[in-house]
Amino acid sequence: MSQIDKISLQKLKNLNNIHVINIINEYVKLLKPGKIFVITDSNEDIEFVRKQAIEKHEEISLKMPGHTIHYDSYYDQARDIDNTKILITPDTKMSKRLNTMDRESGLKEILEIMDGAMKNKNMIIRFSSLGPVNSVFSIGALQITDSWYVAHSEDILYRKGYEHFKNLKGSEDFFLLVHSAGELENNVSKNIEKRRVYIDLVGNKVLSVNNQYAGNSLGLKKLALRLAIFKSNNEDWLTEHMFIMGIHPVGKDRITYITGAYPSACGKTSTAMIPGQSIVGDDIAYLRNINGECRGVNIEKGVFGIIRDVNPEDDPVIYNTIITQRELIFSNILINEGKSYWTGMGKELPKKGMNHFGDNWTENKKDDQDNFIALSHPNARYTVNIGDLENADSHLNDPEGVKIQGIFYGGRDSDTNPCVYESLNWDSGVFIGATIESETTSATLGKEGVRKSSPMANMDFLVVPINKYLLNHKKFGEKLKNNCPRIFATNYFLKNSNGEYTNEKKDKKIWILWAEARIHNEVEAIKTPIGYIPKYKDLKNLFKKDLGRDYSEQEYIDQFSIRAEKLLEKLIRMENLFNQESDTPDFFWNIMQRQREELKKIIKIYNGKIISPFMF
Ligand code: SPV
Ligand code: MN
Repeated sequence: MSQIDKISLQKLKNLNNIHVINIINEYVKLLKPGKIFVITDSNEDIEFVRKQAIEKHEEISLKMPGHTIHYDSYYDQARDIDNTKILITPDTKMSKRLNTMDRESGLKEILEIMDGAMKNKNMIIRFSSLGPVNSVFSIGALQITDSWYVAHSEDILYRKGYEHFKNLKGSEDFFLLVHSAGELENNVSKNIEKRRVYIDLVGNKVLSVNNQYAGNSLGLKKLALRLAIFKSNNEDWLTEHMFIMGIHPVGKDRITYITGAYPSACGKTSTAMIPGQSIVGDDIAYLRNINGECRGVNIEKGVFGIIRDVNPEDDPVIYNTIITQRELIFSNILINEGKSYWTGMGKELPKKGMNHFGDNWTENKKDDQDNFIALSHPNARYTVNIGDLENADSHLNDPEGVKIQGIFYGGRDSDTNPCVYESLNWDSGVFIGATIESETTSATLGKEGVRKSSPMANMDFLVVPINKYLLNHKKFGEKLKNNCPRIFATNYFLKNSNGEYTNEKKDKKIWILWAEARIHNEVEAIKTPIGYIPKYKDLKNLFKKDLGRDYSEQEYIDQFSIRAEKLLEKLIRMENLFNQESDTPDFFWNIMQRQREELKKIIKIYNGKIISPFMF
């Protein structure tokens, strides 16, 4: 390795890990970098990364000290689902709904693309810990990249792990993430038609090339998520696409921790940021059974959040954090005279500037496909430390995690599920998670209102057959016995017969406070075929106490009527979908069968397709 200087080489040697050395040798041979930098946990090394990101023009400094901006290629602004594939051997069973490829041909293809990808560039080697350090949760992650932006973002989003690697005592128990942005033109990846993200489960690694958008390039985010899903489902714990938050009911001396899985644009981050509560994490959680308790950690320590519509009214905490001095990376928003602007920030916006399209954006600018270019990309984001948010939870870095007492599943559904309900038991909660659907919105490409299924909001990341994943969930709950978290479903998007939303943004707070009270057995509920729904009087009290408003019976009827016919339609959709799996577990079919019979029964008993909650 002639490209490595003595200091960096010594940093590698100090790890006493032959696997790390072999891996670096292998990828130096393949990628052929000009120079190699090994980054440890020292402040000096991290500062070097920050400076390089600016010097190499991957980030630009803004007027506000600590703020920088990074741009991805105009056509690389979101996760690249089509080119992200699980490499499998001929004997591997995998669900049809997952994007797979033969391992041998996949490796051949991507290694050819990666051959020489770091010519005249730097190879950056970083060590991180997924999860709090010195914890049963921690998993080491070795990132090789040629992007200073990736290395810098990972420093904000993840815990340092050079010491973790030292403590591995030579073991190869870590994830490997190899990334190259490939050839750059105007600082963005040029060959995006050769973008690839290939997940090699056998090799415990992910290879990613010709991209920069964090969901594709940052190995520690959605790439290591796949490796962790594989690992946990072959062990006895859960890797989930979930936030973790603490609920702080006023006047009660307790914090109740919950997790929540919601597909993109279904209210995940805004739930984790509900005023008066605390945030542990907003994206990825590991859950383990520790001494019979469900404990959870955020594997990250930062937020890579959507910036659109972050304004002082709707998101005061995030807004104040991202307009003040601190370390922060914006991506794909507008810059004008060194200041940051984005759509929906609640402020007058400039008519020109630099954005994800280029340095001379104006209001009426169109792209090559004749589409108007938005001021900032709908998926533009900010990267910031959770510790910088005023609602950061004090157990964010606790090696024991927090005790999880509730799990929330949310979707985007205009006409089927009530605003909140509790599952009858753990298994029917797993059923709720497995059958999450979200309707497409105008924010995504394609037709609006099309329902997309995503078991546990984790579908994009599954690398094990769905039946195996569901059985792992079932077993996880069974082993927790009485300490099993209670499972709830929310639907913030239910509409009434006039097509208006039945609940306001702020009402989320009431749904989580009701669930919290259920967890502590303080309120009763009404049993329905799908689960337990709130009683009117309890919601009326909560609305008065926590939002200071009168809650009408009509609102309750709109929000909590059991729309039996729509629920039956959903069961048919799910039946068709899960029939495509070779061996969906029996418990799933049993729950479906029971719900179907009970829904049909109530339609008969109450002589109607929509049954008011007052009827039960
Ligand atoms: C998501 O899309 O679920 C995200 C952002 O959290 S990304 O990093 O793209 O995965
Ligand atoms: Mn996510």
